Formats: sequence, structure tokens, C-alpha cells
Amino acid sequence: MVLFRKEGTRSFLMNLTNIRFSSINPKDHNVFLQDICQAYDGGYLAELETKDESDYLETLAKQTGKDFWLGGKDEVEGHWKWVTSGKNFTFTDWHPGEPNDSHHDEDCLHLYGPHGYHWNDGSCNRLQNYICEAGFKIAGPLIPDIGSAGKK
Ligand SMILES: [Ca+2]
Ligand SMILES: [Ca+2]
Ligand SMILES: [Ca+2]
Repeated sequence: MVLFRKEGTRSFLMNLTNIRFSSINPKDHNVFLQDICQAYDGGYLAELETKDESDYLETLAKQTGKDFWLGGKDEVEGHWKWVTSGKNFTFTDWHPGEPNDSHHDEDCLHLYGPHGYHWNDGSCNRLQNYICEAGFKIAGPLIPDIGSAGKK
């Protein structure tokens, strides 16, 4: 199931399919998820540049009760980047005490329920849902548009 949401000029797909960030090709963690997002009119794993964007998706995640992958990784430990744009994080909403690289095995960014859907670094091998982001034209026949979620 895919939830399709619009916020301003952005569109977001919240794919309620459990997937590992590191699926399919362990040598290139990003490819599989990126390909799925790209099928939606050039989408990519969500990159949260602003508080508005982060708050919006955290609220939606909370409504679904699911954890979601975002498009951030620290390929170099502690240096967080968005995987599609290659940009460093300019805004963060880490839960207090995160990122903690627990067990030296947390390199993938997600919205995490036990942390109130604030940001956490988690193991890339976790099975969970994911969020794609794209431009306004993302709407298509593949995607059931269940309407826009109100801002809180
Ligand atoms: Ca964004
Ligand atoms: Ca890490
Ligand atoms: Ca963590």
C-alpha cells in the first residue's frame, strides 16, 4: 500500500512495504530503494531540508504507526549526507542522544516510533517502510491519491 501526500510543491509517497535499506545489492545500499522511488516520476528517498518538511512527515509517520527510511546515510562515520543530492544535512531533528551508531552498525536515517518519530540512525538491515519525495507532477495512475493530510 502506498500513501500519496502533497505538501506545497512537494509530493511524498509513504510506501507501506517493509524493506531493508541494504536490500538486493549489499555493495550499493542505495540502488534498490532509489530505483523504486525513481519509478514515481523521478522521485528519490526523502531528503528533509527544513523543519516544516520534517514535522510534516513525522506527523504522517505517527498517523501510520510505522517507521520509515529517509534518504540519509553516514557512509563516513558521523558525516551525514543525503544520498541523492549528496548534500550535507542543513537541518536535523535527531532524537536526544542520537545519532549514536549503536553497535557500530547504524548508518541509515529513519523516522523511528520509539523516539516519537524523530530522527534516529538505525541499522540499514532493519525491515521497515520508506518515503519517496518528488516534484509536484508525481501523481499518476499507479498511485492511489487518498488526499492531502492536514498540517497539525
Ligand atoms: Ca525535501
Ligand atoms: Ca553510523
Ligand atoms: Ca541510533
